[in-house]
Amino acid sequence: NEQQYLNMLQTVLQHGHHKNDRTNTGTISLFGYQLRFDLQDSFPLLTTKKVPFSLIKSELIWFLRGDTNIRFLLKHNNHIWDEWAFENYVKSAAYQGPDMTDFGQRSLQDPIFAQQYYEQKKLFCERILADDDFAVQYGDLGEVYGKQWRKWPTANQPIDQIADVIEQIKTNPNSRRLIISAWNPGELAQMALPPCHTLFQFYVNDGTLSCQLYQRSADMFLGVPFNIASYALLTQLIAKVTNLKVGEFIHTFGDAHIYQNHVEQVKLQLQRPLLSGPQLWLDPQITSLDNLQMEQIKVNNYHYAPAIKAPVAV
Ligand code: THF
Repeated sequence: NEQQYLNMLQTVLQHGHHKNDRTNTGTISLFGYQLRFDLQDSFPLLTTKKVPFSLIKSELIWFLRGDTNIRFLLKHNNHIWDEWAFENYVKSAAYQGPDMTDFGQRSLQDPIFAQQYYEQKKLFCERILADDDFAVQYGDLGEVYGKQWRKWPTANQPIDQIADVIEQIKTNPNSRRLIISAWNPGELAQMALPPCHTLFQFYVNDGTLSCQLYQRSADMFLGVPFNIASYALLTQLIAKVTNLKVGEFIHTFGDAHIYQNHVEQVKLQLQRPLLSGPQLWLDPQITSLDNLQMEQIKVNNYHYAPAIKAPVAV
């Protein structure tokens, strides 16, 4: 549960290595770790800071639609993937605004630039929503999660890994091949960002469904709270459509890192007491993962400490 996540933050701070990274932000990093969440208790949405569940819901529904265009996210007021689409746009010939080279780094150091960046990104998002052709061209992140989960390309028919695994859980629950992979080596070059949550496996025992995720790269402060809740929700949804109870979510990490500019935020969070966890509510009408609506998923009794702001590394 949540205490394990807090212990992991502490361990990374204490025993992590100082390591530079792709984004040049600098990290404290540890390789290899595992958390276990019992989903029969409460739902693992952190209580030591507010985690916006509606963003987790719309992102997971977006993946499950097989969608890779941020337009759907923007319609739901979800901006967690903006930077990656914006980066493709500012690198293209179509972009005419002020120079946006290294916008992630520069907006941290230069408040005047940060304002310009904010305005340009806002214009970009408005245009994605308003202009169909522009959205097709610049809203797409390429062959990312949604595509690999639902339409993994082959020489013949694309593979719907989600549908196939659900079918296998129903007909062959003892299978040791209940695996979904987002890591498609042949298509990495066509992705805005290669998948961080790379591969997951389901396990059925005694009428309960468990899930284990291998995450190759983990932004411990910003991304991981989202990733935990997202996979816990996915496990609950798959259990629902296969008529199983939920067991555990096991989160296995590769490079687990705390960005240098998140260290103060982490220390603040570590001082906070745990509150009682929320409960997940799923609409009893859900029988398939294909046309999920936001209102069909809720958390009840969510108690939380205030949000803690931190810049996302691009
Ligand atoms: N890149 C990096 N550097 N970190 C990540 O966590 C990450 N992701 C996804 C893709 N690339 C990544 C995107 N997921 C937030 C949360 C999840 C993200 C990206 C950003 C974030 O900023 N969360 C804020 C709230 C944001 C809001 O309210 O709009 C937070 O305080 O939690 C990991 O899969």
